Amino acid sequence: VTKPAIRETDHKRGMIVRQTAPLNLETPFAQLSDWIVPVEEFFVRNHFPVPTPDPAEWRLVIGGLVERPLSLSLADLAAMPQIEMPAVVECAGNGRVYYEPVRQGLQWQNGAVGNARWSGVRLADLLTAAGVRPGAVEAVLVGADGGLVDGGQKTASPGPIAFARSIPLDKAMADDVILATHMNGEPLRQEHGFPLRAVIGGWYGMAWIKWLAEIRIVDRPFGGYWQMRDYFRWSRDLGEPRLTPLSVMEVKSQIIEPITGARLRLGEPVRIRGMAWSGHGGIERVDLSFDGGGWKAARLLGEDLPNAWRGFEHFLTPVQPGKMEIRARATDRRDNVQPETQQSDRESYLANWIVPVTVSVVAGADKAGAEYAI
Ligand SMILES: Nc1nc2c(c(=O)[nH]1)N[C@H]1C(S)=C(S)[C@@H](COP(=O)(O)O)O[C@H]1N2
Ligand SMILES: [Mo]
Repeated sequence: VTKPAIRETDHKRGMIVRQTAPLNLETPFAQLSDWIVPVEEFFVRNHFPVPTPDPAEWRLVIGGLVERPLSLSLADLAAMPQIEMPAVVECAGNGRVYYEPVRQGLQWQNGAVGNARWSGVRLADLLTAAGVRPGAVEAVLVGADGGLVDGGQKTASPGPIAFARSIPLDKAMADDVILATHMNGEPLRQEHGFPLRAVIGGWYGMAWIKWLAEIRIVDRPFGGYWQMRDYFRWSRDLGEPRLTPLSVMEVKSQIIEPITGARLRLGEPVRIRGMAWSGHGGIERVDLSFDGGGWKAARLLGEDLPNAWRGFEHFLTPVQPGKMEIRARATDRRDNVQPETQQSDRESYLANWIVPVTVSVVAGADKAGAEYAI
């Protein structure tokens, strides 16, 4: 029996509990009101019990192919130039529940994604200080958490292994990769990686290593468990399917409201709103379609930043009673468009196809408050 290592979850009340040990919590997406998701409502994705390190003892070790291996305390990091970046992080398994037939794994609906302000130091600054040596190709990021995978039966090392992922060196040196100590202006909460986590702008969550303890600069692509055995998809190589580690977030939009099952009133304007994001330089447009009709441009809202999500809205006055299907389709700055249907090369991940919201339009005056009968 695994003892849940985290007790202080009171601030996470109201979350959808997908798993308790390890702790996995989903944001009730339909309740989102702001561009920034409050820490209290931010989803949590863990593979192991949450580590509770002593911040006074904490060290980030940078080694491997570097001129000067480093061992940095939190005070060392705090003394460096600090930057803040709003960025969206989506778990690659978000939307898995929509796969048909059912795919194994946590059955995330729409709430394994969130947008926050992350602050800390640029990874590039640390790597420059350490001096990356020629021949380096990737940075392996290693968390302080770990355990047995596949019951310890299949992995070559017959003991616990750490949660680790790699990013290419050019991404490690990019402006949008930071090692964050703060989230929405407050110190990271334990379950979000306190005292230090990676923020990999534009990438799926599995690369955003929490409780970041070590960075290893390596001369060949990392082939670890979460790189190749999990969080991968299929792509073509020399004409044959090949395992490809997941990386950049695919273009996607999700409607916040109305929700499936909502009752809208005939002749009364209703606000349709949601969020859209893409790891490929942000969102170009979001279009909406009603009952399979033509696409109508939604209005994009708020700040336009490459690594954050973008709000959208559209006002509609239903003119026909009965069921109505609402579809949202995002297009990103590289002209990637959300697909119509699920793809077969993505294992149980990257569920970015259009999921219609089905509402009913009712005539006549309902009792007050009954228009969103859920
Ligand atoms: N050390 C460590 N880092 C981790 C994980 C983990 O289990 N251990 N989960 C990853 C996954 S799959 C996701 S989606 C994000 C989720 O970040 P959050 O829990 O802060 O929302 O953390 C990533 N970083
Ligand atoms: Mo994830």
